Amino acid sequence: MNALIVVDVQNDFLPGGSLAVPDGQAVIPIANAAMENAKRSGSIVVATQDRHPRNHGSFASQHENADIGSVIELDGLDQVLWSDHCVADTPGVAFPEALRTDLIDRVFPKGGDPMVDSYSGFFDNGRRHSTGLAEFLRDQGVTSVTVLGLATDYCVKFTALDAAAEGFNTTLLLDGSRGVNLNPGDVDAAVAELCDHGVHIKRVEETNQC
Ligand code: VGL
Ligand code: ZN
Repeated sequence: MNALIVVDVQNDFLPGGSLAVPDGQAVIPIANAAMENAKRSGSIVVATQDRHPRNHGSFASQHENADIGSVIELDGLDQVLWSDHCVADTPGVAFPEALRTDLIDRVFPKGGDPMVDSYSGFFDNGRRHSTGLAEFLRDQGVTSVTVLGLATDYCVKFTALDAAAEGFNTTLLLDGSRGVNLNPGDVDAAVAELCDHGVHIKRVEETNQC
């Protein structure tokens, strides 16, 4: 059984949102087509949703004299500071109107603990809590997953790494994802790291490159 994991395709990560990923809107039609294909072939579709409390420790606004993009220590872990984003019960946390949310079987929220960020859809960054995604997929008999969404160098990367580490045969749909590139080359480095960890890198209509 295959599953498609749609990562963090949310208003705040789209142009006009508070943490816009360049060209992020381009993933919407690709996600929709991938979800339609998945459902047609009997696969499961799950989505992850970044969903933070207003006082989340990853927000630069919660720290004195802290610049967006700088790195601090948050409860023992290195933490990049972001603009406020995906705050629960705000329009920014929602999936965009254009996304075929009717095709999503289950949504896995993450990032609810103000003291630890959660890039992966499986575990928080300290691996203190599981979202239940791995257990859900195993219960459904899933052995392979395809990952796409936002952002390639953060939540998509860590979701794909954890999927592979959890034993799922994992493919990144590269052109179904867009990255932040906080530092130039971050997306390329993420792709190389994913390859190193056995994640297949694929483009729509293409076979595996590694
Ligand atoms: C993300 C930064 C902060 C992501 C989430 O979805 O990639 N990036 N929170
Ligand atoms: Zn976040």
